[in-house]
Formats: sequence, C-alpha cells, structure tokens
Amino acid sequence: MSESRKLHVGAAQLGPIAKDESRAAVVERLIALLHQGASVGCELVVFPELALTTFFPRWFTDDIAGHDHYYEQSMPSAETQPLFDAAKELGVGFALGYAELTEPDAEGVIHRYNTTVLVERDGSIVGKFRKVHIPGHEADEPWRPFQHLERRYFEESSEGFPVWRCFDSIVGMATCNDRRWPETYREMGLQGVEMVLIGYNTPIHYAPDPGQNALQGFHNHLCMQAGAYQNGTWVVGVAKGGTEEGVESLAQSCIIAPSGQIVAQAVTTGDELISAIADLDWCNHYKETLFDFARYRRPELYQRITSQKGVIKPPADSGDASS
Ligand code: CDT
Repeated sequence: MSESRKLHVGAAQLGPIAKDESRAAVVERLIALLHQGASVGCELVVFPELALTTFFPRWFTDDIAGHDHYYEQSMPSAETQPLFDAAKELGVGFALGYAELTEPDAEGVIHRYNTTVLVERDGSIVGKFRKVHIPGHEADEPWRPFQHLERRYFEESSEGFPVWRCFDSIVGMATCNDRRWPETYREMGLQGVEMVLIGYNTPIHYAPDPGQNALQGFHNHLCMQAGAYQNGTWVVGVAKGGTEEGVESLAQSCIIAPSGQIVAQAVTTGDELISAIADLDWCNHYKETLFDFARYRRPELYQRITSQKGVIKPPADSGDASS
C-alpha cells in the first residue's frame, strides 16, 4: 500500500504592524516565524494579507501615488530578499501577502494589486495571486471611525483563481474578502485543489452594519470551513490580528481539514505560529464521494452564476416562480 501524501503546513499569524515600522523590522518578524516553522518541521509557512506594512487602506488620500512607499515594485526586493534567503536555507516555502505596484503595461499604465506570492522550498517563485473580490469603498467616507478604502488603493484582478502543482500537491490562493465567496473555492475545486492559502485583515468593527461585529469570528470560520468541506480541500486561514493603529482586527488563524473541521487554531492576537500535518489524500474522501463533481454537479442549471452579477427578482405580480 502506498503511503499517504503529507504536507506539514504552518499558519504564521502576525500581530499589528505600526505605520512607522520599517520593512526590515517586519521581515525580521517574518523570518523569526519561518524559523519557528522550520523547527517544528513545516515545509510551507503562510503569512497574512499585506504582511509587510500596516493596513494602509484605512486612511483616505487624494494622492495614491504619494502612498507608493506602501507597495512593492519587485518581489523579491532588497528588503524582502532575506526572507527568500532564509526560505532556501531552511528548505521551507512560504506565501506572503503584499501590495504590488506593477511595471507600466503596453499602454504605459501602472497597476496596483493586493497580491500574494507563493515561494517553493528552494526559494523560487511558484506563482502570484492577485485579489479578486476587493471590498470596501472608493470615496472618502469620513463618517466612519476608520475607513476601508481597498477599492481606492487596489484594482480587481481579472486573472481568477489559478492553482499550481507544487509542494507535491495542488495549491491555490485567495485573499481575505475572497474567502467569503463560494465561487472562490469552487473555481479551485474544479481544478482539483488540495490546499487553499488565505491571508486576511478583518477589522472587528463593520461600519455599514455594526450588528455583524460580534459575528466576525463566526463568519470567518463559517465561510472557510464550508469552502473546505464542499470542495474536499485543506484551507489555511492566516490573520493579521490585534489592535493596529487603533483598529482592532480579528485573529483566530486556523487550519481546516477537508472534512471542514478546524485542526489547529491560534490562541493569541499577536505573532504566533500554528501548524498541522495535512494528509493530502484525505481530500479524496470528499472529492470521490459526496463531492464527486463529475458525477453529481449540474452545471447546466447554474447558468446565472456566471451570466448574472446582481440579484434579479421575479416581477412583483408573478406569484410563485416555480408553479
Ligand atoms: N481585507 C479585507 O478584505 N477585509 C474584509 C473586510 C470587509 S469590511 C469592508 C474582509 O472580508 O474581511
């Protein structure tokens, strides 16, 4: 009988990053967590969304270009190269969220993305994922105690949800708000994904509907556990938590099995490494039974999911749409 495939994965939760904390200081924190991961046997360590800076979209500006210092113009850069070097030396890969400023495209346009880079155990780049679902707002909304201006600072990716064969597995990525959308996981599920890596910055206070504040932890786990189970995949959810520049963000980083069960969870709101030995063949228990897509899915009945964006209700006088 063949041995089951295992991937020892770490979720490297970060505590707050102050506005004036240098890249060098942050990279030192990341390297310390990578070393912790190596010391317990991790082959892959996942860092949060925008893991090199404070969560700058909380501040309005008319001058985005004046905020370019929050973005990386290359990856690796001189400041992040030590993390790549440590990965190679330790033989531990990583996923790292950061703000990306691209080279000018063919039309001379520079783009800003909320990006995650995935790096193999030899320090080589496997691929990049650019956030698809950009939450929050574009315009100044000074009535909020703090803002969520991701839609001002970042473009929506049009590259979707690729997966990669790496770490002797099939790995995909998503970023923060992407985790709340079932399409995120299903797109990767249809490519056979076995592990989805997700970094997040989730403020506890949700200004448009503060009634949701008390449910942040519940909703965080609810969507990732459902995504894992319904697609028979591991999910690694990693927070930047704690109180950063006066804003409290959710921690509760976790590693979720293809059964939907949480197998490891952070207990602090600061820098903390948790890990699990992920049995990748456990995915098949779900992919080949209840969620055998080829056997049971009915894509011909799901047309609205790709052809329609918002809700279209039946006309008011149409009665029961099914009768
Ligand atoms: N970073 C990020 O995507 N945060 C969102 C907050 C939504 S409130 C505007 C999240 O989904 O957690």
